Amino acid sequence: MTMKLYMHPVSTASRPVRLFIAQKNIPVEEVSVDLMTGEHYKDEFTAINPSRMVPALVDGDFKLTESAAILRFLASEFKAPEYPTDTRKRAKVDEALDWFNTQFYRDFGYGLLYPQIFPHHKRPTDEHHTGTINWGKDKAQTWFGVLDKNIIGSRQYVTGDQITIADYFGGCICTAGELIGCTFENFPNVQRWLGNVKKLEHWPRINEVMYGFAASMKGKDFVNL
Ligand SMILES: N[C@@H](CCC(=O)N[C@@H](CS)C(=O)NCC(=O)O)C(=O)O
Repeated sequence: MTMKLYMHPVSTASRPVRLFIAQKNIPVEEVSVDLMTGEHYKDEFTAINPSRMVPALVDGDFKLTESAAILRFLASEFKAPEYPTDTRKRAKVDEALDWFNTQFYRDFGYGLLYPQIFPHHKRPTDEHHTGTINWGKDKAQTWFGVLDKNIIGSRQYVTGDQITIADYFGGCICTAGELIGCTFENFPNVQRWLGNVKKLEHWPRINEVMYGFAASMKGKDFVNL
């Protein structure tokens, strides 16, 4: 039986997993879950992920949620060098994955981006809404500064000169910023690193729907970095 990945093409958490699967030619069938019509709230999907979120990987009765866990699993299962087996190198990849997945994603994704683009992230009052976005912007600036100077610095990728699953993951979270027009011009190392990640052969195809969504919002007045 082929493994199935339940996903949505614009979803920030689905994109790195889809990209990795495409790059490594891993035999996985994609199943689209329409978040816009609430398909993830239906019984068929909540039986897979009661948290009602994509992505989710299913292989028979093995179900795995959480994008970073899915990346780690697939890379381990298919013995990909993007998740090194040397314990110290692997620990540095895990460190970067956790860094992106916690404070960075919370403040940049859920603080700055999503409240501006998704209606269900609108806060109950204008004051609350504006406060959330300003807080997210302020914190995200700090995290981007650390990413630019300390994590990437002169490296090609976040843990060195080889691409790892942390670059797939972090690169997809950062580029979600393009939905609100982020160009990262104040963060030259981030720009250079994203340029490296975007050289992946399947980047354009996997991100096509996301860029279509970004184009549909072009010209809107977003709070930006
Ligand atoms: N921590 C989860 C987050 C997954 C997540 O945030 N998924 C979003 C799409 S990017 C989702 O399914 N949202 C459904 C909703 O907002 O109702 C992961 O990394 O997989």
